[in-house]
Amino acid sequence: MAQMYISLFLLAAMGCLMMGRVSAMNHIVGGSFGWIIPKNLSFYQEWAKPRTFGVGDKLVFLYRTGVHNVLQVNEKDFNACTQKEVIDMLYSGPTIMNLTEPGDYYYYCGVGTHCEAGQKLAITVTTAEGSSGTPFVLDTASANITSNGSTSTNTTNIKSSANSVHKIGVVSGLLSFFLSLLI
Ligand SMILES: [Cu+2]
Repeated sequence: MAQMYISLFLLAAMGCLMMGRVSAMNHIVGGSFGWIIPKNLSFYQEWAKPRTFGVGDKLVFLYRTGVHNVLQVNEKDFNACTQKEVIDMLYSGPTIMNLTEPGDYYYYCGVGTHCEAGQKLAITVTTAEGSSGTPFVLDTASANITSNGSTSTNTTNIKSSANSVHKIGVVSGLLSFFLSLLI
């Protein structure tokens, strides 16, 4: 019986781990372009538009140390490219930002006039599962959802069978208790 409990627990734990792995995502800012002075002002907003940034995801800014940097600022500083209330400054590339809380986040490059030239990114982090939003990855995402579905059904099955095992345990426990009273 104990062995059965342990193996059921391990199966459920494995299911949880697998689901956890699917949900976290690394977003390479600017894709293959990386963190650069873009060709047009809206480049990074266009890159971010189809994406979902989920809690637990990472933002990866790819750049060479000294050429660019990453400043995390508030909305005001972001819009004006000013540095009045800088939240975080990161100078050594690549910079990896862990998205741990839902909310709005603002980043720009503090080198020269790179911010004015459009090297800036505003994102909203949600509790939803992160996605890159491109058709190719959407296919993978839907495949993940299916595998998630089967994983969760498996987990439910495990849970319900664990429950029935537990019930049998309780019933037999009660029976033996009453039997011991009789004896
Ligand atoms: Cu720059």
